[in-house]
Amino acid sequence: MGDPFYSTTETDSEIALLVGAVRTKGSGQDSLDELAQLANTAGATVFGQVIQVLQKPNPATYIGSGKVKEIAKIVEQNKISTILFDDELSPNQIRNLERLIGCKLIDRSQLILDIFAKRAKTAVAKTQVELAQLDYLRTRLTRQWTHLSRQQGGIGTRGPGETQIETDRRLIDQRMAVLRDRLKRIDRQRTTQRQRREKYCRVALVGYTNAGKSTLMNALSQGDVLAEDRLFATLDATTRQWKLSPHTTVLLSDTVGFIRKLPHKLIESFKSTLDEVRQSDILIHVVSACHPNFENQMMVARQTLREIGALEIPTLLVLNKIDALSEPTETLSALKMEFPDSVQIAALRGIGLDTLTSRVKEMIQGTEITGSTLIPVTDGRTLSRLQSLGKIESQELVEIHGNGNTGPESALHLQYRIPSNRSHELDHLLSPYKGLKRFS
Ligand SMILES: Nc1nc2c(ncn2[C@@H]2O[C@H](COP(=O)(O)OP(=O)(O)OP(=O)(O)O)[C@@H](O)[C@H]2O)c(=O)[nH]1
Ligand SMILES: [Mg+2]
Repeated sequence: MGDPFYSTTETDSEIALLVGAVRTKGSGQDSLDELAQLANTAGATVFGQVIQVLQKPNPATYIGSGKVKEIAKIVEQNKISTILFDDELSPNQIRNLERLIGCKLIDRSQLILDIFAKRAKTAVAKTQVELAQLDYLRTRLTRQWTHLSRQQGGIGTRGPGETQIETDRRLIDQRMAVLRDRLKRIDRQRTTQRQRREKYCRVALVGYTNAGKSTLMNALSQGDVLAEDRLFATLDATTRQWKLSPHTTVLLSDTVGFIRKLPHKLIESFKSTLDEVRQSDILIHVVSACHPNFENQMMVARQTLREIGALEIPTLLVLNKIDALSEPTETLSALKMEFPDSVQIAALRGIGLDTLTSRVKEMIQGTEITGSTLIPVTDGRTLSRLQSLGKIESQELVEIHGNGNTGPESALHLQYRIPSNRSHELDHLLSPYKGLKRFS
């Protein structure tokens, strides 16, 4: 893979001022708290925040001219290097504000893109992030970058912006085409991998970032996925086997978390990763129940699921981190009343995992898996046992490689559909024929 357009820069020295605009007085603090967390994740130190109550954004500067002057003064007096703006701004608004305030300005979308760029480790995640960054940059090519943004590096300049400011749209389009091709190839590989895994029921962990998805993945599948108290610790999908009982195994996937105002371009670019969610049979929606704003986070997660076309998939609501609830007894019974179908757990301490496992087992009773296999025509017994397990959807007579020098032999290529909870029996039944190959 060629070098990405972006480089990562340490941003420990950046001092950021947060700016938010809200419609009503007293609202918006949650969003700014989260912006502060995003800033920390990106490596900046938060100096403070400024909120403006605003009915209608100013087309030129989003916030009002008085607020702009107030911010410029704070910036000057306190050596602030970056303004982090809580909403997505137009290229013009960014340019105007940077000129009037005299420092680099990053909006929330760009900050999230920047964090993704910093945390992307796998080839897929890196390709997806670079594509989203270029797409973002493409619409902002007219932007006049200030000398600050070019000299200082740091948040927002980690992107392709730094090296691509003077290049034209055509170059960006060429690079985006290369990245899209690469992702298509990855998609094809993943489809093949999924087909290989198709005799298992697929369960995906979804939810707001930092809800505890990776911690739960590790607890259920003895994995060693990175789990930490940071936003977007996970950027790519990991899949492991999860044994629900000695006879029932499903595939469990952990994937990228959601956040409010997630840049749309990022969702589009993360199609390969989010396919893991879209193509699952069951979703486990993990919620951090001890978060003061968890209901809003639940709503954001559902909206994102709708956006990626996964809202119709049967979903189990899991309220995590119950060990960290304030007033645990009262809160827990209130949660049970409000979300009667949910399961309450503490993934970190292994609390409630048995109940979670049996609920998922119940859910897969109703689901079916499809798959295909080759069996020698001489094995009528396996064919009739497969028929008794589920349904043969199609059969075709083909030739397979025989043993030793005997040449091709006749076999049946069968496509079947069976209840998910009988996958173990299927595994056992078809194990002698795993290595069979079609004769071409
Ligand atoms: N107290 C408590 N903390 C938990 C529990 N589960 C997870 N955490 C903590 O929550 C933080 C985030 O956990 P992760 O598993 O990385 O969360 P995630 O949903 O995978 O986050 P992203 O990958 O960033 O989307 C970590 O510091 C965990 O230790 C729990 O049951 N109780
Ligand atoms: Mg994670």
